[in-house]
Amino acid sequence: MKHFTESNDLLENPSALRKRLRDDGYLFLRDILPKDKVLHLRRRILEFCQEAGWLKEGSNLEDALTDREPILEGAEEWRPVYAKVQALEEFHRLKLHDNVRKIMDDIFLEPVFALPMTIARIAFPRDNERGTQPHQDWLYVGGSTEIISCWAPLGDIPVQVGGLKVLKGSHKAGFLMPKSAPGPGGNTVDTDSSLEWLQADYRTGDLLMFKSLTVHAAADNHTPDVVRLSMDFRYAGESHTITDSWLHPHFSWLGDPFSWDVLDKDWRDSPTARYWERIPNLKTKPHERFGRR
Ligand SMILES: O=C(O)CCC(=O)C(=O)O
Repeated sequence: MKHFTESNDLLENPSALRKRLRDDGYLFLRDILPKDKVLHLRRRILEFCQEAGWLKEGSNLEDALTDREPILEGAEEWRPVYAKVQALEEFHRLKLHDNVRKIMDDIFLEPVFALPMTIARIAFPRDNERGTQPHQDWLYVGGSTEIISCWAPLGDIPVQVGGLKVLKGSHKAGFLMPKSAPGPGGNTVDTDSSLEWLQADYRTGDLLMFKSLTVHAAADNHTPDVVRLSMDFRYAGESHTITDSWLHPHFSWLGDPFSWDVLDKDWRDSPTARYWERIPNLKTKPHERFGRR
């Protein structure tokens, strides 16, 4: 597997950064998110996993070791744990960090905002065939095709634990027809075998950004027992249209507890809560979608 090109050297050269995104369909950056905050969030999520009995008894929390059968996103047992993650103010705040906003300003050349729906992934080992299959985010996100997706490891994710891989240049093929498949999202696309899959030895603080039409997938977790934690979120320029489903929390289609009224009740006064309601003239439209994120 080939590695991403790191683009930190272009951070002070926005036009070169935009060109690389346009050419390759992704940007990979080290040291963008504050490591202490990422690690604190990781610990909180692992505590929820431990309380649910998902981690190996007697193991070190930080090692994220499991001996459980894989628990799938959306499963009954997964829901209360995920609701606790979604109720964390710090989880929703991380994506709003100035370092991310600055890069997005440089990409969009106008004021930007993070789409409210923010996703955490708790990926079990020994479950590769039910991991996220190759897809384009536009299928799920809709709205402007210029929306940028971001994926961040919550902790170090060495190559053998997987992480997100990207098919370099795949955004140039336009929208690809999805086919149903196992794993989060429930869809996949046929991929161009002449293009290269790229991946990283992810470190805490890294940020991967990619275009809405860039094909990406979860890379296999080759360990027998390490749970992989990550988060993903999206940004748009304020003149871009987003679909109204992205104003709601992830899994809001299940109803409570996945509603803002339940999730942000303890931090309603924080600037993190409902920040999108303070954006003048936010453009939204309904989502005629093929599948759910
Ligand atoms: O982490 C994953 O398994 C999937 C993430 C993803 O597809 C995304 O960030 O768009």
